[in-house]
Amino acid sequence: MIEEIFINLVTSVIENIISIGSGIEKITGWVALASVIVIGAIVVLLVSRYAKRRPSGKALKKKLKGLERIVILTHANPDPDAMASAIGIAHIAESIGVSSTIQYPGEIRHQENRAFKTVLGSKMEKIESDEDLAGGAIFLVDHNIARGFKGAEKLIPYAVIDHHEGEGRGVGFTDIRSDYGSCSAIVAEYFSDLGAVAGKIPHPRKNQVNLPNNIATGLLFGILTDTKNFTKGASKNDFAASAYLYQGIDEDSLDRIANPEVDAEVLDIIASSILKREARGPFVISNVGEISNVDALSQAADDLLGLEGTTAVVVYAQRGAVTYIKGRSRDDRVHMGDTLQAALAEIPEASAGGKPQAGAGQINANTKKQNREYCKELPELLFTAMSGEVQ
Ligand SMILES: [Mn+2]
Repeated sequence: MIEEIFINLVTSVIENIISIGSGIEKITGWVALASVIVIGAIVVLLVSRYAKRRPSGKALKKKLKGLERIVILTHANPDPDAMASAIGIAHIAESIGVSSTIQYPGEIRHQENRAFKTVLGSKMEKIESDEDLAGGAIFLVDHNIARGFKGAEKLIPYAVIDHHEGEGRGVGFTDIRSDYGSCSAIVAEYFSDLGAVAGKIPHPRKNQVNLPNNIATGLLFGILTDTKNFTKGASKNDFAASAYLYQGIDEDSLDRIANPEVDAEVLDIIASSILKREARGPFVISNVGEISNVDALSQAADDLLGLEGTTAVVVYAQRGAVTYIKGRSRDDRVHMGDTLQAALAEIPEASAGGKPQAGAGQINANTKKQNREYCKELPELLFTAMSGEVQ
């Protein structure tokens, strides 16, 4: 738009100069044209820069000031990145007198995530349906379309702050930076934009935003987990945000979050998955047996994949009449989601799916006895599916 106006202007000036007769007037005309081009180029540059600029913490603060209360919603089964982002936004809101509630659908699973919530002492409420939502403008963090609870599809968020690609937008504020490895890095930048120094609590001034130790620690841990300790998808912004946060973290809480005490059952499940493993070449499967903590199965699968010479693993266990199946692969020939789908295709009560590196399946048998029968068939089905593509 601005480029068009500029080009039209230059063209009309050139036409005028050409139509002028005398030499001096022509020179003045060309000088005027040159100035128009230079000034125009500067304007175009500034405008396009401004248009590309991302919303800053200051813009967020301005929007927040117009609100009375907000609800910060994480995705289902929130991970540290989602929780830290929510805690960060809640703190910014509270600092300027806007009350906030953090809510999440699903469960806070995995001992690391539970430790995160406990150590940082953050209050988060679980919701089952849109009726449970606390009143206020809705902020989605670490996702851009609400999912995972009844009535989610009806929800219109006020704000969306995320690092995933997607169509979801907020009616009041949208900040999607898909080149970032974590949402926590975006939130850390908001603090920095607002002049907060990590870990330094200055004399309180009205509307001043500070960044306390626990929030700096949480945000750093959010970046670390979402980038697998900077080995996956970390951008220079994640590094910059980490450097900014690091000066204000509490090393003791970081250690407690990163290395939480592990439930004895989780260790038992990991141990029996190793003991009961069955290998065919680089493929390993393991039937752990009856368990109550289904989460531990993913950890067992992760750990088994670390065994020397192993490139794909499937771990499964039963709870009542249900069999839970988790697969992991670092073998380019084994797409784990497809493998589990193929293995379970003939079982009517089963469903499965996933990505190349990780898949999951479930058999909802009608009785325990039927479940046991299916489990007997599983090893053959799984090994056949895993070696399906490998000749
Ligand atoms: Mn994330």
